Amino acid sequence: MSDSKEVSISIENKIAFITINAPKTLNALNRKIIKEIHQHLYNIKYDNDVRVVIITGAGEKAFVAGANIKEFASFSKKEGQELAQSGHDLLFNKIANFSKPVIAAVNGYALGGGLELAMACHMRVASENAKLGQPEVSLGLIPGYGGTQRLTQLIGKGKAFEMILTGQMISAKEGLSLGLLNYVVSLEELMPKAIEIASKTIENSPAAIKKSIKAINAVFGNIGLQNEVELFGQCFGTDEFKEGTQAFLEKRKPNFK
Ligand code: CO8
Repeated sequence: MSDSKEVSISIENKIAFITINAPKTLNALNRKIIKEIHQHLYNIKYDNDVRVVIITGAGEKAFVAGANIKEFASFSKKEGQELAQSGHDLLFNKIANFSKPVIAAVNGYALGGGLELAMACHMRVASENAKLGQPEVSLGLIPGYGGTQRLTQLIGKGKAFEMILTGQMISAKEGLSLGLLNYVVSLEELMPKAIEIASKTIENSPAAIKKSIKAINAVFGNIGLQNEVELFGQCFGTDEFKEGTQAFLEKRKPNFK
């Protein structure tokens, strides 16, 4: 077992548990956290003692409340685009294409980059208190870590438009009915349920699992993701981006003209 400051990993019965623990920002993703998760995934990729991964957030309030708004609020278009691209390269696409099953145990808010992290995983189990959303438009942004693509793939165009254009959160129950979540259980049952699914995958052929992940992912191309990164970058530095992010930091509603 090795621990770093904000992301920890433990391995038990061939399951690696990766936990994001940044309570002051409700586990929001910053560059350091992204790199730490990346490093853990890199370390376990060829470790035969690990056959499946469960990613969760520490505490009972948030899985991940998004990308860290404070970190990127003053970014230029170029910096925004680079941050999104490196997020894809280091983490989101790494998880989506990981050769072992990755399960998100969503223990509370999964917003923006947090929902995108859960959607990059192969399966999602959530607790009843979880709230899911893509609130980026309220910040003058679009989802930049794959949300426009993976949400649409999971729940279809009409509901993806609704969630992204209204920016409103949905309940875990609604997430389940939309197919965004595989299971919803009580908070106490969250880890046992994730472990139950993980254990079932461990019984199966690792080589066949690896190929299944590759084959399923091949249904979806990467052009849409690349397009999203470019459109996401265009939002940075605009007046609406400045107003949206400033409003969040000042704890007020944005005023878009
Ligand atoms: N970034 C930074 N800090 C955050 C974030 C975040 N995403 N979310 C919460 N926090 C901080 C708050 O600022 C607050 O800090 P402080 O105590 O210092 O004021 C602390 O966490 C607790 O939060 P709240 O007081 O707001 O707690 P509430 O219970 O009142 O509300 C919410 C909880 C509803 C989750 C609320 O915190 C919220 O709306 N958070 C922001 C959610 C959001 O907009 N997420 C999307 C971010 S944008 C994004 O993810 C883009 C993804 C693509 C990025 C690509 C690279 C740039």
